[in-house]
Amino acid sequence: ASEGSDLPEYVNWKEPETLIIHSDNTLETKRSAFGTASITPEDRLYIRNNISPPPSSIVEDRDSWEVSIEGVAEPRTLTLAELKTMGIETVTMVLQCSGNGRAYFDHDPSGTQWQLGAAGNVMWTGVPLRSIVEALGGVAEGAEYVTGTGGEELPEGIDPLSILVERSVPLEAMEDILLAWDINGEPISLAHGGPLRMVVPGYTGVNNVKYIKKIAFTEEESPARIQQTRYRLMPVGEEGGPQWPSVWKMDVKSWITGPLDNRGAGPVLVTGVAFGGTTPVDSVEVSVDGGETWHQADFVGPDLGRFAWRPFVLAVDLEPGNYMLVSRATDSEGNSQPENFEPNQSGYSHNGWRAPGVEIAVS
Ligand code: MSS
Repeated sequence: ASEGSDLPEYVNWKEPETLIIHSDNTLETKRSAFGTASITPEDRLYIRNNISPPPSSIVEDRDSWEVSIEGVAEPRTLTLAELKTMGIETVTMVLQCSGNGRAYFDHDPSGTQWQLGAAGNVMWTGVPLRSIVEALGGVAEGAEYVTGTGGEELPEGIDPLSILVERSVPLEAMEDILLAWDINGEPISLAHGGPLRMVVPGYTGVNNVKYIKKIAFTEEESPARIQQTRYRLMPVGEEGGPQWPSVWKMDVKSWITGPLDNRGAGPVLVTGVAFGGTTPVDSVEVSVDGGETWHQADFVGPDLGRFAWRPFVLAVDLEPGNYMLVSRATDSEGNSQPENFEPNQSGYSHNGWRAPGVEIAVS
């Protein structure tokens, strides 16, 4: 760990005062670190690794990293240097763990007790997967999924499928997928998936496979446990399995980022962030009385596209008293955040507006 902080070695370059350390493999961004920033800096971005990352040697000679493309007319292994000649695009998107908000469920789902900081808004640059597919003669007939495999070294002596990070998303996601080498304009750190990451805009964190070493167009979903039984929305008390819906597309969501502390009476800007998942966020309302009355907030900063979040503000004048600040976003298809999100066994995909409310006292 870096001097004076408890950050694990591989992320000791992060800003410790902006992070909640749940474990070496799970770090959450503090609510107070979001403010009204359009982009989350990499040194504040949350971390989630299902298994230990590969050795840092893989980001020493980035251009020689190889990814194999299968399930296309002309399968091939391509180096990062080659990918860089095949096309380039940038997408700004919310990266959010499937379990963000788990702490707000009442049935105590096991797993990291994320509040709302297992998320950030980041800008990725890389080659569109569709450009690669075009160069390799198109997707093989019958393919229904894009299946991405992570490049971790698997420990010996255990069933590889029980631990392999390999995720499948529906073929329709291909339109927006990038194989990214830059985050916020810099080469991606090892912690966030460098030298190469598959990013699937609008889909939850787990689908964005780090250190991507294979992309296959497949007829079936990956047989890995992370696909078949985990990251599924099953009712409370049920075991995971392929019969339950996979955690894929994100839903509309928002949260308050300030004020967070008690204060004296007077004018204050209530701030937050809002996003729509795969559809753009359209509007956001704020309530200071726990949802009794709502006021339309204004977006601030640039519109960075349909997968990005938008910071918002509402000016209010607070008299002495107790307040409960909440926000409720609506996407461009008219979907709004529910007051309470229906529980699911593993505590995924929480987007209820009430539970993340902020209580403050004004004197
Ligand atoms: N990838 C890989 N390769 N490995 C691992 O472990 N994880 C997941 C993703 N990807 C992994 C991957 C998850 S689960 C998440 S969230 C994400 O990632 C995170 O990211 P960052 O960068 O933030 O760390 Mo939950 O749904």
